[in-house]
Amino acid sequence: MQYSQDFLYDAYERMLLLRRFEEKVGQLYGMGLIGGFCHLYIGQEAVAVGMEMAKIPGDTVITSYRDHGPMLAGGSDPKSVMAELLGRRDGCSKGKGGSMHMFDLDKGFYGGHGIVGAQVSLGTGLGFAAKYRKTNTISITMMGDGAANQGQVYESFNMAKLWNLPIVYIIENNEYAMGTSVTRGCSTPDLYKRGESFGIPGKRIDGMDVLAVYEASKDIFTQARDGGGPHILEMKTYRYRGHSMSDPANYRTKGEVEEYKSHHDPIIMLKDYMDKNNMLKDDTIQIIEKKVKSIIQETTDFAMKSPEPDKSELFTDVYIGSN
Ligand SMILES: Cc1ncc(C[n+]2csc(CCOP(=O)(O)OP(=O)(O)O)c2C)c(N)n1
Ligand SMILES: [Mg+2]
Repeated sequence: MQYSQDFLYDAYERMLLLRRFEEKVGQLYGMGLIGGFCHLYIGQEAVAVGMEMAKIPGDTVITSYRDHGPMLAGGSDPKSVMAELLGRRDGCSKGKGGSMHMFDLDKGFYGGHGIVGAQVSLGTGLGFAAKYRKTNTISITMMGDGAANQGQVYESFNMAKLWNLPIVYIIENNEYAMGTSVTRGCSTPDLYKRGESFGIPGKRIDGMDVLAVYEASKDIFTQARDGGGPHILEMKTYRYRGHSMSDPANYRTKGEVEEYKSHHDPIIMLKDYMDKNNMLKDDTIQIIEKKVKSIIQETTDFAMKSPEPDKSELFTDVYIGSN
């Protein structure tokens, strides 16, 4: 595929924003300004960005607790994401949800879910809604390699195919489910084949290559939108940081992480691609770096100044079941 320079710089800027945002979150967490669980997206940027660049307005996205990246890639305001992380009033969930419970309905982002695999059933429901309402949109339902072993995923696959729902299941295979590697936890490592017995086709994509993600997504999203039913895209990716902020990551070697960082980094790979194709303008990369830096600074200042939620909000937006 031929890409314009603007397209490539856009992809670069989006990935860099996710990277710098998450680095800042790591710092703020270390300073004690962010509480609770917090799962960073560093290393996986090409998946969310490539996929977002292929979707159309109205398509919905739902994911796990590793949600800051997908939400930012979808165009949500970084200020509302950062304020949410800091538990502040201007956060997208009014500072009451935190890292794992991000939402932005205006952008079609349905969270942010802490129960491993639960978002897959909800995403299947979003696909059902799209078909029922004839919106001509698709449900992009993301899950991790660990989540792909959950029972409700297969109940969802069955219904999705039975009713020919417009859903693309994205399996972000980052090689680990907390400290358990795919080879230890999955009966077969070919997660893209997990829909075979339901008649759901699947493909494995290099999830460190934003252009590969974009091309596969564009193709498969169109098929799902045009009545082709559910599909699976397994994105082979890698997370650089620990599972969450409290993970010493002693289940893998430093060499393994270094190998990905130095030979498969999605941001460096895109820059190299542009360089090889004579598409790098002299100082544009530095200009983007500066722009992203100032967005992160503004975002952090905004979030730090935002007040905490008022006590009167303690029982609002909270689900209280009767009996
Ligand atoms: C139903 C359920 N079981 C266990 C957990 C604990 N848990 C949180 S994250 C996680 C690993 C999931 O790994 P994966 O799906 O590969 O996603 P990743 O963290 O790599 O993005 C587990 C077991 C949980 N939150 N929910
Ligand atoms: Mg994983």
